[in-house]
Amino acid sequence: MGSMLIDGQRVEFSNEKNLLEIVRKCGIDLPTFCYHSELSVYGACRMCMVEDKWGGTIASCSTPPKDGMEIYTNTAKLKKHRKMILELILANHDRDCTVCEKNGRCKLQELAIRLGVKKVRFEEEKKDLHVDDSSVSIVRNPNKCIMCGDCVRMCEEVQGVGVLGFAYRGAKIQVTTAFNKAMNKVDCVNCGQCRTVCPTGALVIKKDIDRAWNVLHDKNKRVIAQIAPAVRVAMGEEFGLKAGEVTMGKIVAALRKMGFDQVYDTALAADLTVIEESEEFKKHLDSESKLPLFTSCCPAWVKFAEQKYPELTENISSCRSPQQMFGAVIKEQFRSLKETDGKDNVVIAIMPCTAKKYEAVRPENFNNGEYDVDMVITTQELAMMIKEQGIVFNELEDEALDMPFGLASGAGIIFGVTGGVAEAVLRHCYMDKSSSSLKNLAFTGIRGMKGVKEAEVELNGKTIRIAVVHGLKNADNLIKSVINGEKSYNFIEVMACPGGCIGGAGQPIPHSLNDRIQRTKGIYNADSASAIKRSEENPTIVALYNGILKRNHKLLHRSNK
Ligand code: HC0
Ligand code: SF4
Repeated sequence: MGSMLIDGQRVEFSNEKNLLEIVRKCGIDLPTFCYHSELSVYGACRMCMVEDKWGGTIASCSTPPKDGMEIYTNTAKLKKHRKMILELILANHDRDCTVCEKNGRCKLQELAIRLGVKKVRFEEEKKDLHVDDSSVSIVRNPNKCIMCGDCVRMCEEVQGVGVLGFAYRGAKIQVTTAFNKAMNKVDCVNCGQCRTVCPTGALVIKKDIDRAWNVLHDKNKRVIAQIAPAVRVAMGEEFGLKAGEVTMGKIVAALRKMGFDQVYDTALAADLTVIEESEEFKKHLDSESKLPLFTSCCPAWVKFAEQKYPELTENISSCRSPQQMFGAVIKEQFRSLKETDGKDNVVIAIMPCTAKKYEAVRPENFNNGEYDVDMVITTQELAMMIKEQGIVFNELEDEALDMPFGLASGAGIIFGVTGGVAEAVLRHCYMDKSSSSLKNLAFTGIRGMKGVKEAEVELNGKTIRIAVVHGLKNADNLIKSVINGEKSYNFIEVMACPGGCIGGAGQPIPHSLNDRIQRTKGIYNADSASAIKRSEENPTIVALYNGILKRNHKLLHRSNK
C-alpha cells in the first residue's frame, strides 16, 4: 500500500508487483516487448524505462513500487532512448513488412509508428537465417526475431516443454531449438502458446487459408464446417466486438457466404465424448484400474503425456477428441451421398487451437483412405478469410446451423473452458437430474482460472476426487505429485492452454487476463441459453447411437486402443 507521483499525478497502489503495472493501471500504455504479467520478468528490452526525479532511468517492469516515489514516463530523454532501441532492433530485423504474416498486427511495427520512427540511422544487417516451416502448426522465422525471449519463457514456464532457448553469443545470438533441429523433430507439442506472446512475425500460425479457398472454389467438393465451442466467444474480437460476445449465428452466416455447404457445431461431438468418456470412467471406477483417468481431447496434452509419461498411456481416455469423432461421423454420414453425386466430402474444422492441425494428421486419424478431418483453420485464419472476402461481419444476420448436426447441449459447449469437460461428465454421471444439482456442480470448485482446481463429489455412493488443470507446467507438477503418492485422484481433466480452449493459440491474441475471463463468461452464457443442458438429452445423439454408431461404434475411439 502506498502512493506515488506519476507524471505529476498522485496514484495509489496496493498489490501491484512493479512500477509498470501501476503506470498501466493509471491509463498510460508504456511500451514493452518482453513483459507479460503471466511470465517471469526478464527486463531485456528496456522499452519500459521511466525517469526518476533525479534524472536516473529505471526499468519499470523489474522495479517494485515504493511509497513516495516520483517518476516520469515520457521525458525527452526517454523518448530518445526508446527511439534508439527501436532503430537498433529494426537495423537487425527483416523489414519485408508488406509481405510479413504479422503485417498490421506486429508490435514492432506498431511501436515504430507510435514513436514516430521515420528512418533507421544504422546500417541494415541481413540475417538470412533458415525459416522453419516443418511444424504443421507454427512457422518459426528467426529473421524476424527481436530476442525478447517471450517464447522461451512461455514454452518453459507455462508449458513445461522447454524446446526453445538462446544459442550462440554476441551479434550471432538466436532463439532456436536444441542443435537447431527442425520444430517437427523436437518435443514441441504444437500448442502455439509461444506465438501468442511473440511480438513480431518470428512465430506465426501455419496458415491453411489457401488450401481452404481451393476446396471452397472447387465445384466437385462438398465442404463441411464444424465450429469448435470456443470460437464463438472470441471471433467477435477480430471485428471490434467485446471478448465473450457470442457470435455463432454470424459465423454460420459468414461460412455460408464463403461457400461452405454444411455448417455444424463441434459441441455436438463433445456430447458424444461426454457419453463415451463417462462410460469409460465408470468402468475404470468399477474395476478400480487405470485410475486416474485423464481426458484426451487436448492434442497438445496428449502429445506431452506420450513424450514425457509413456507409462500413463493406459490412463488416458481412449475417446477420440470431439474434432476427430465428428470428422469420422460426418464422413460416414455423407459417404453414400458421395457415391450418388460424385462430390468429395471435405471436412474443415474451425478451431481455437494450433495443435488441432497436428491432431488432424496423426496417423490414427487417417481411415478409409482419407483423413477424418481434412483441414483445420483457426479462429484467426477464418477472420482473415472473412475480411478477404469483404464480408461485413458485424452486419450479418444470425443464421442457424444445419441439421442433423446443428444441435448441441450446454454440456458440449462448456468444453471450451477449463473445467468444462469434467463438469459435463459429472452432469451425465449424476443420477440426480434436477436443476439444483446442476447448480451444485457448478460450485464444486472446478470452474475458474486457478491453474489447478480440485473437487470431491459423491457419485452413486462413492467419493470421487477430481482435478482440473490448465497449462502443461501445472499438469506436469500435478502428475509428479500423483506419481510420488502425494496426491490421489480418480479423474483429471487437462487442457494445455491457459483458460482452456478459449485461450487457444489460434484465437485473437487476448489483451489481458480479463479477455479470457470474458470469453469464459460467454461460454457459460451460451450454456445458460441452451435448452438442453445434458449430453444424453440431445436428440441427435440418441439418433446417432441408434443409427451410424450402432453399426460403427469404433468411429469414436482411437484405433490403437
Ligand atoms: Fe476445444 Fe474440443 S473443447 S479441444 O478446447 O474436447 O480446440 O473450443 O473443439 O475436439 O468440442 C479446441 C474448443 C474443441 C475438441 C470440443 C474438446
Ligand atoms: Fe513450446 Fe508450444 Fe511453442 Fe511448441 S508450440 S515451441 S511447445 S510453446
